[in-house]
Amino acid sequence: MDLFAPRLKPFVDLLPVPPRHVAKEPSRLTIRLQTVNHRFHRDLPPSRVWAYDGHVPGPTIEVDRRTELEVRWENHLSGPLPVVVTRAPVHAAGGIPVQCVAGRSGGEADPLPAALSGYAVAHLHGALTQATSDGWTENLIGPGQSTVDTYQNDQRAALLWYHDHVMGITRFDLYAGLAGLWIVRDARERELKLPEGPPYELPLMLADRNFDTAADGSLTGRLLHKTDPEVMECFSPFTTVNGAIWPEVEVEPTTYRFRVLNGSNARTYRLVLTREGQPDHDRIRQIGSDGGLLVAPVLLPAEGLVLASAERADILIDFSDLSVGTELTLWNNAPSPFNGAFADPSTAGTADLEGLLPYPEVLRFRVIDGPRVAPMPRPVLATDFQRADASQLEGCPVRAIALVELESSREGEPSMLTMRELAEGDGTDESELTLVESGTGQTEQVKRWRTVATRFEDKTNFFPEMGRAEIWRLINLTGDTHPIHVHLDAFQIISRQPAVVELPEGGITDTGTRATVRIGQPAGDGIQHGLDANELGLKDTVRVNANEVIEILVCFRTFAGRYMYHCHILEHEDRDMMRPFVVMPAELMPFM
Ligand SMILES: [Cu+2]
Repeated sequence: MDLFAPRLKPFVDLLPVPPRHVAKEPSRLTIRLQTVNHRFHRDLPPSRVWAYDGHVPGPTIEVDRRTELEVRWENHLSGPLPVVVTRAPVHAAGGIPVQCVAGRSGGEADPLPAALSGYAVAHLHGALTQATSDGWTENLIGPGQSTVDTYQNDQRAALLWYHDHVMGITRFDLYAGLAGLWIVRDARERELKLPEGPPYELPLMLADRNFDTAADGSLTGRLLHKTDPEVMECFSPFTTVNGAIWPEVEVEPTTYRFRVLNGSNARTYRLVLTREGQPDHDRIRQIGSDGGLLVAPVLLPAEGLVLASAERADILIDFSDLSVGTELTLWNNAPSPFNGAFADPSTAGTADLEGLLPYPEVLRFRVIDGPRVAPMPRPVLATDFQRADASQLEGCPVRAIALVELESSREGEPSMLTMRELAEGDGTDESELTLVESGTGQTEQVKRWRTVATRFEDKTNFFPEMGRAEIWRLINLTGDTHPIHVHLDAFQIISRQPAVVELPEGGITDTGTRATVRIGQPAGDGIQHGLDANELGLKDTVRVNANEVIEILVCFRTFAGRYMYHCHILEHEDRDMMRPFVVMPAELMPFM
């Protein structure tokens, strides 16, 4: 029996482009959350989805900088959740990991998600938004209700995205279809004469999905969120681009601008472009990341473009030298779960079952006839941004956050992934985290940190002062990469350092985090612990790989109020890998 049957044909559907709403002046628009049918592939029956304005992804909102928009979010959803949720044994018949195949693979449908009626809250990811409109995870609207949010759009041009953010079930609401793109444009971008809108500027929203099967093994089209007892994240076998599985896009022999977003729940992509079986990256320049334009265009990393959940890339691809009929293929070359390890780009296009990658296909480009022009990107892109130098880091308050895996006390339950906020300790607490770093010369600096919060609902500890820069240190004690997203202002990644992590038996408890982390020591794990050129711009989501400590420079300049930061692997975010922070104006600090 072929466990890969039923296999859908790749590259038969044309790349869909979501409907656009171009807002030229301040205005109010209504976005309806609707339950509709959506077809993910020509040969797949329609799927029931929850979708913004009935589209997967939702309409792309395009707006000029400083053009305020009010959005009335109208919830017309009707339950139940249009996704079957199961936890199946680790391996299906034939020893193949269950997450590689369609269907329930022996898992029972979970009755709790099946009872969800459609509570929702929209968050505009990457936006500089006032706190009351930021989509606080517990401020929900039920079916039949609506809310109005205000988006100032006063920020650098960038690709943002809006998506659902409901406490505890974000993974199901996004999987059901609640996501859409939002593009802010500004004068600097227009000076650069970059393509704006179709056909030469196209969004590519990647997201992996799985589907249920009927008794005869055929795909029913019903969305399926399947995990297994060892892997709490949902890694699905079929990659969709703008809501279509493995589509094809026809391109003229010129330069295209692609706005790429990884909108998956958990899967990290390492994108490799091939022509005639060989990597063909020289024709690609990356010009922007999460927070907008880079200072200068950069080449893709040789091993491919890595995008974890919620990360974005603004890329130009030059097809001008190619003859009509040429095909180029975009593959995913990253195993799941992802930890940051190197993958050989020449293996792109091969399945990796142990890496939960049965189908590496993503997208095909096919060159058609058209005007042959090759506009090149300008050597200087952003003019409003510079990397912080050492003097700007001096004296900044430093906060420390540990990313921790806590084994469940209940048998058969997967581990919890959590974030732990730390405060400087005095060495009297048994369960402190010890950070060791080499100072100048041979001296070692040793600092002890005690745990002050482990759950989302624990008391708030982070009260950053508005306008004052801070360094947040993200210390990964787990074996996998976590894309950490901070709401509100974009940040700079200051450093990515290797670390040797020692976790004593029983060191991680409900309240304590006993571990020793030696920063700067080679971890011997084959992971390249450094910043890629495309990570030197402004970011709102940063990958923290295994055996790694990341420092980011945050500064909240515009809005006060209560916001969140969290892991953007949605299965982690929903299980407490999320914490609040409150931005305070300096003048209010004495009254706290
Ligand atoms: Cu995580």
